[in-house]
Amino acid sequence: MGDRASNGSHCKKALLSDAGLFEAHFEELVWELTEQDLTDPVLRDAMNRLKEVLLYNAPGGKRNRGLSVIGSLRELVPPTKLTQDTVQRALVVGWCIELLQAFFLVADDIMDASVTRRGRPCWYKKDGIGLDAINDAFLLEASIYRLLRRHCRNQPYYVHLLELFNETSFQTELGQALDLMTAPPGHFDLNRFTMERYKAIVKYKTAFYSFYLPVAAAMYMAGIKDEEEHRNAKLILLEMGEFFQIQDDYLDCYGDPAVTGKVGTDIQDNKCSWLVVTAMEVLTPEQRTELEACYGRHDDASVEKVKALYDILEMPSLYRKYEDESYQRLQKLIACHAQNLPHAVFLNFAKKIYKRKK
Ligand code: GPP
Ligand code: MG
Ligand code: MG
Ligand code: MG
Repeated sequence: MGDRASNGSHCKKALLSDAGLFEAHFEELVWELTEQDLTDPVLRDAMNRLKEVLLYNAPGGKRNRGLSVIGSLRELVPPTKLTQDTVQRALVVGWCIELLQAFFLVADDIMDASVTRRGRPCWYKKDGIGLDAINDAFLLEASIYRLLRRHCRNQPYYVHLLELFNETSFQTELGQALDLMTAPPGHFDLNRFTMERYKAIVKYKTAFYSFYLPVAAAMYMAGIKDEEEHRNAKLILLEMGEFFQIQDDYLDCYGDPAVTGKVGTDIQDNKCSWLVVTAMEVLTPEQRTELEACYGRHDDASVEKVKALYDILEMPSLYRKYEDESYQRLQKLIACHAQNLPHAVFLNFAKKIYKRKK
């Protein structure tokens, strides 16, 4: 922790909730990463760039991932055993997950040709940024390991965290590879869009890093290394992660961009989305021909035709049915597999995502 950490802001922080503490911590981490780290004066411009990248891309999200590290840790460790230092470290690890997310999103928006993110232009869309954003994404990723080293190097769980972040990044990148190769531009064969393929994509591209990672990090911090415990937690969290991406796919078409902060691109991008995969299961042969003629095209008329078809197929009601079933499945998984772990770890997370609009 930098010198600034323990100065005047301390009293104010005592009154803050975890969410408030978490936000308040960000400025300090930016300062550590850009002013305290690598002070070679020849790097000044690069450090200023990193600062700009951090300030634009890390804030503004829902913070579910980052906050659930401290949230889960509070369920796993009795309050009397949770020291101030451990709380601080959980906030840092939470920010590392938000940085991982920022790294993925900067890159994903380039790959998906997206326009807005969190209600603002995507980073690569800003004047003068363009594909230099690729290097900015690398900087965000590297920042994770600078922070982990600085704050957790002497902790018994340090290597577990390093392996966890590495493994999870690899899984997400494999998922992104499947996502991209299942959406080849200009290929309009709908046969690729199977539920089996869909589940593989979302498990890897979203569920590991968004759900298993934050809880597993808290488990390691609490000293829980047992593989069986991790397997059980993963089973529940991957189910939640799959549903979270189904919501993301639904909101891509049916969400309000003023609320989600992003304009959907899945139809234009030829994506293997839950909507198209589910549509495939209920289409008539004529509707299938129409979908094949319009999906993956960039012109507004084609996109509107796909949306009209989704409406005819009553996708919103199929989605709500799926949401209810998924919630029931999750309750059962928690009852069966969370024997040694407090159910609140999972229920708190579930409460934040079911019925979400952004
Ligand atoms: C969400 O897909 C998945 C990610 C953001 C992971 C990206 C992984 C990389 C290795 C870059 P999405 O494209 O549906 O998300 P969004 O709708 O937010 O663009
Ligand atoms: Mg994507
Ligand atoms: Mg995207
Ligand atoms: Mg999406």
